[in-house]
Amino acid sequence: MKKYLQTICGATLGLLIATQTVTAQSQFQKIMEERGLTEKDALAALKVYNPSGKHDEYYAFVSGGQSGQMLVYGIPSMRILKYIGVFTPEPWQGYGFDTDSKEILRQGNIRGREINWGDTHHPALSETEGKYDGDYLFINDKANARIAVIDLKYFETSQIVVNPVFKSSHGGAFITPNTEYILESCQYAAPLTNDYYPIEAYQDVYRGGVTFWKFDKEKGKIQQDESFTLEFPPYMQDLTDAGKGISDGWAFTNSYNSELYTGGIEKGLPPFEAGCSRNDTDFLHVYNWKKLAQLAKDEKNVKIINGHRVVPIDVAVKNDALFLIPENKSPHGIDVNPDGQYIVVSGKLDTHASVYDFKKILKQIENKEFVGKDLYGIPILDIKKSLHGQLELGLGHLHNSFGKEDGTVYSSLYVDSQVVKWDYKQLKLLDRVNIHYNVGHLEAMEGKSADPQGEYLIALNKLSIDRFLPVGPLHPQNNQLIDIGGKKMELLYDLPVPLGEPHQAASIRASKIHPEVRYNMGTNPKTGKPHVGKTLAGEERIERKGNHVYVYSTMVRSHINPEHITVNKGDKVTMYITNVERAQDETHGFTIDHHDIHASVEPGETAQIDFVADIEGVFPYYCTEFCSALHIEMMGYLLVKDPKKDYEWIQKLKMEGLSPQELRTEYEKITANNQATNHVIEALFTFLEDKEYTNYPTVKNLVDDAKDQYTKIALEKEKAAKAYSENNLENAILFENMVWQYMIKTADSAIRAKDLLVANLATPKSEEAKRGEEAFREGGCSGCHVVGSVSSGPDLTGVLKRHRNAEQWVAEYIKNPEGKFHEPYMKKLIEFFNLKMPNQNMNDQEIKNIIEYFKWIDENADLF
Ligand code: K7E
Ligand code: CUA
Repeated sequence: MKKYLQTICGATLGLLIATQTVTAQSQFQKIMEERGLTEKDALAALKVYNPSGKHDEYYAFVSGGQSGQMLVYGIPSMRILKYIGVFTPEPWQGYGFDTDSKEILRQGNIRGREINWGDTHHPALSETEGKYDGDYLFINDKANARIAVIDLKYFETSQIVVNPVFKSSHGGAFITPNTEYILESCQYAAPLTNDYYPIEAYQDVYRGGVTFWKFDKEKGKIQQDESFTLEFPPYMQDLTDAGKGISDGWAFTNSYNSELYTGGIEKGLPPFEAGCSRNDTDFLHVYNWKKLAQLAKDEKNVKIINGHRVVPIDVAVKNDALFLIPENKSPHGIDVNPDGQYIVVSGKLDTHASVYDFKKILKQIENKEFVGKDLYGIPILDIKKSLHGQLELGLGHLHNSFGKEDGTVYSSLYVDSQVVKWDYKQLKLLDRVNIHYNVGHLEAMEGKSADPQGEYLIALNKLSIDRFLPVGPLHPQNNQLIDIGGKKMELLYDLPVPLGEPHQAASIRASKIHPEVRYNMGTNPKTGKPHVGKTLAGEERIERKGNHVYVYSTMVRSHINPEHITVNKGDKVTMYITNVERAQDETHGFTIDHHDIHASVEPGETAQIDFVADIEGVFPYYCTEFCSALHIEMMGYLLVKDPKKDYEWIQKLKMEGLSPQELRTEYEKITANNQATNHVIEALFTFLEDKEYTNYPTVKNLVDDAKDQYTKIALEKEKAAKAYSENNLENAILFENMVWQYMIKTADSAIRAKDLLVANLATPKSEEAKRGEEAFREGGCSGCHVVGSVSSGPDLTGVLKRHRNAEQWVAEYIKNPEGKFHEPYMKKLIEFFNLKMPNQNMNDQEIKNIIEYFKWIDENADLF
């Protein structure tokens, strides 16, 4: 019998040990079953999941379509990081609600009209030698023919330009290999002037074209007076790409209306879509932008339209700078391969993709070998002699993005709802994957640059149909992540995009992007320069010039200075608000109720708001970001009084006072409290200095913030002392209260600094210790024990030194606390804390882990 029992125990023990290792695995199985996941699903999850704190490998900058914004998410996690307001107001960022950003948004006004929406299609990143450099981002607005510049130092829109001659533009933004120019081609042909011409004038007067926006990389700005446009026939240009490598200096634009058809369904004519697809071929425009840029400098070569230089078709032709090549009818995307020799054209209405060879094109141009001229006198090259070849891909081929291995390209099939991988050199199909549903653009990582990275691909799908929880008739769009690292493409993840139609994305390796985390104190983020209204702590003031009131204010946890602004009805008010924090992520927001004003004031930023105080009344203003424990208190009042009115009822209100004795007690209480708090702060500073916090820049920022607050105490103390000496205890208490406020703010930053420093200095925890800490926290121990100080229970630093055979003692105690309550030492503790430690039902492994955690604490005892 005894032997039998032993065997059983041995087996159980073996099982127990084995269980430890299989638990994770069986848990895994269990969850997969419960959630109905296949092994493939679980693998996909592993490939995209980022645990808290882990960053993505790539940024995706995605157009926000009809929202007029940009969307930023990380790859592979597909977690959304930011919306960037571009052509549309974006309230959180204050974009369009504070004066400086409104100025940017209003750069997009057209002929005096405010335009508050945009149809963004194609984001593009700035390039150096054809590779993404991570400095700037550009995006077009198809609806209003505009281009915006986004500075990636701040992820903010810094400029909008309006095309002076186009009424709509689809083929932007496309970048030349050193960001010399941003290309924007027209879409719907119209007169280049702003005049009326009947539709019958289409062939003679309506025109397309491509605008070359000169970009100054140093200034980060488009130079409008150095920009120009090349006139095109009204063929309805679509997408564009700039050459690179051997085709550098050239650019390519396709089109879909060689018929010059204009529709007229209401007059009984065939609809536009039918008439513009009649011909078997349309025209690919091939032009030499380097030559055109030279030409455009000379007034003789240009027409000035709306103050803008336009190179007419005949000038371009005469100078051998513009050619046409037939292409299969109504193509869509056009993409130049990484070394610039091949141009892949998508056959939207044709099952074939066409690959043009730039070398063949150039040879015909050099030999002046043309098959004819179009109606406008532009020489036409032979299609067969220009093609490298064609390959049948499937239905609705829209766009392309290049892979890492030589010759690979990924293409979207809108009608077939597929992504195909093929070799554009060998003209061979390699792979296909189904997507959901109807893919438009697609982006393999850095797939349009000279240096594609492969790894992942996103399919930007137009429809999502049944993929997500239903939210009414307007469905989100679906961006799908595909693993292209292996031989077969694997679908990994669906991201619903509830913002607009994200036509195109530009992706870039995360290590190339270096955004600022704070502004230099007093910066105007829209210019990157010091703001005229920069206000430092202590410089806050209200100035009146006639009926214009200027408020120089600051925001810092947790007050707005000034707290009362009284103006006359009808006054103009300019308010400059500087966030004088240096700590990362300590943004304050500012609004005044009933005034349609909002500013996001990020650390170091100065924001400006302007308004007319045209309604009488009392309007609270407040901070809109939950910035600290006293955030709700971060407020003030705008008081607008009518100077023509006599407010007779105003009387001085007297507060009910405390008795002198009560006042004294109150005063003593607060000074004692302040003294105690000050000790804590001093200890924190001593700790930080002993551990040489200045070696850690992020910690230093926090300490600087803390000291900023701390230095303000002296002045308040002085005021308190003065009030006290004048026997004005009421004010002395108020000033001491202010001292306490500053102390709390000091401590807030200093504690964060200390925690961060400790995290930096401590020895790394073993896996067991990590799990032990988790068990300690989640098992309820931390409810009574605080490491490093005595709270409702004793400090546990050194607990392993307090007992003989301590590890065993502690393990036994955790397992069964009651068993030790009789020990004399424990009796004393129970008496002191008036508490008995409850049994937390920890298992042996958890107890072991907790002891490992205690060992780690002891190793780092000097940090607590
Ligand atoms: Cu949607 Cu590039 Cu504007 Cu194709 S475009 S999908
Ligand atoms: Cu500042 Cu809330």
